[in-house]
Amino acid sequence: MSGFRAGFVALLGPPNVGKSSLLNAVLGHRLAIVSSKPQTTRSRILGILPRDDAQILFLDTPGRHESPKKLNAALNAIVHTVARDCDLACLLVDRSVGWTAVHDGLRAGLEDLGRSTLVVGTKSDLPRAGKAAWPPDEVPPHWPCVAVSARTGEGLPELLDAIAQRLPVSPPLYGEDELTDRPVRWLCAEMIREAVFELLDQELPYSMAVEVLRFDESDPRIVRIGANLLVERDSQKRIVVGRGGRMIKKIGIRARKAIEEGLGCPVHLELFVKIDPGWLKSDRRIEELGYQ
Ligand SMILES: Nc1nc2c(ncn2[C@@H]2O[C@H](COP(=O)(O)OP(=O)(O)OP(=O)(O)O)[C@@H](O)[C@H]2O)c(=O)[nH]1
Ligand SMILES: [Mg+2]
Repeated sequence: MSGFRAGFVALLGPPNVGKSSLLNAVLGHRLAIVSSKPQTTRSRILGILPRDDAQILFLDTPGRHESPKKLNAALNAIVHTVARDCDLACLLVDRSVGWTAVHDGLRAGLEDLGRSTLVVGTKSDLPRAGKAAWPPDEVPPHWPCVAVSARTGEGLPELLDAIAQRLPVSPPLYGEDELTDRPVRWLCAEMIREAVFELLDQELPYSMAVEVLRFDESDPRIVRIGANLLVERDSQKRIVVGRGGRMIKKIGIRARKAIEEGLGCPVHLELFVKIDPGWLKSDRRIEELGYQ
C-alpha cells in the first residue's frame, strides 16, 4: 500500500455555512444532523470516508460563534481542539453570504498553527452564490479554493482529490467497515434533536437536550429506545408536549422514522419531557450530554 494516505480533516466555519451537509454529502449517508437554523451541531463528529488511495477522516464541528454562554464556550473549545489536532483544515465559506468576521478569526488561528488549509465555497447551487466574490479576496495566496454544492454534488470529486493528496502518507487509521466513532445511542439522540429542530420554532431547540436512557436490542424484531427531552422551564415543557400531547407525538413519529432508516430495522421509541433547569449552565451536564 505504498503512497496510501490517511488523516483528519476539520470542517470549520461559522454556523449554518453547511459543514454537516457537506459531511453527509461526501459520505453519501446521513451522519450529522442538519437544519436551517444556525448552531445545530453540538459536538465533534467523525465521519470516515474510505477511498482506494486514502482514508479521509472528516471532523464536523459546531459553528464557531462569539457569545459568552457556557454551551457556546464548550462548542468553541471543540472547534479550537479540532483545528489544533487535524492534519488539514477545510475553512467553509457560504458563497451566498461571503467572507465574514468569523472567517477572519479562524484564518488567524489557522495561520498561527501553521495548519495546511483548503477554502471550500459552499452552496454554489444558490443563485445568490454568483453575486459574492469568489474566491474571496481575504484568502491567503497559498490556500487553494474549491467551490462545491452539497445539494447537487458539484465540485465534490475535485474537493476529495484535493484533500486526499494533502494528507500524510499513512496506513488506514480506522477499520475498513467503520463509519464513525460515535455510538449508536448518540446518533439516536441526534435524530431526536433534529426532529425538534424541524418541528419547533425560535429558541426552543437551543435550550433543549436529548438523553437516551434505554437502548434495548434484546428483541431481534424491534429495537426499544427510551429518551428524555430535557428543557429548562415548565413553559418550554408545555410547548414540547403540545396540546393533548400532539407535539411530542409528532416529534416521536418523525424521529422514529429517521432512526429506523439509520438502523435499518423497526424501532419502538418512547419520549419523555423533563425539566432540568440548570443544564445549559452546568459544565458537568453539558459534558454528560455529550456536547463537550
Ligand atoms: N442550497 C443549498 N443549501 C445548503 C447546502 N448545504 C447546506 N445547505 C443548507 O444550509 C443550512 C445549514 O446547513 P448545515 O449543514 O446544518 O450547516 P452547519 O454549518 O452544519 O450548521 P451548524 O451545525 O449550525 O454550525 C441547511 O438548511 C442546509 O439545507 C447546499 O449545498 N446548497
Ligand atoms: Mg452542523
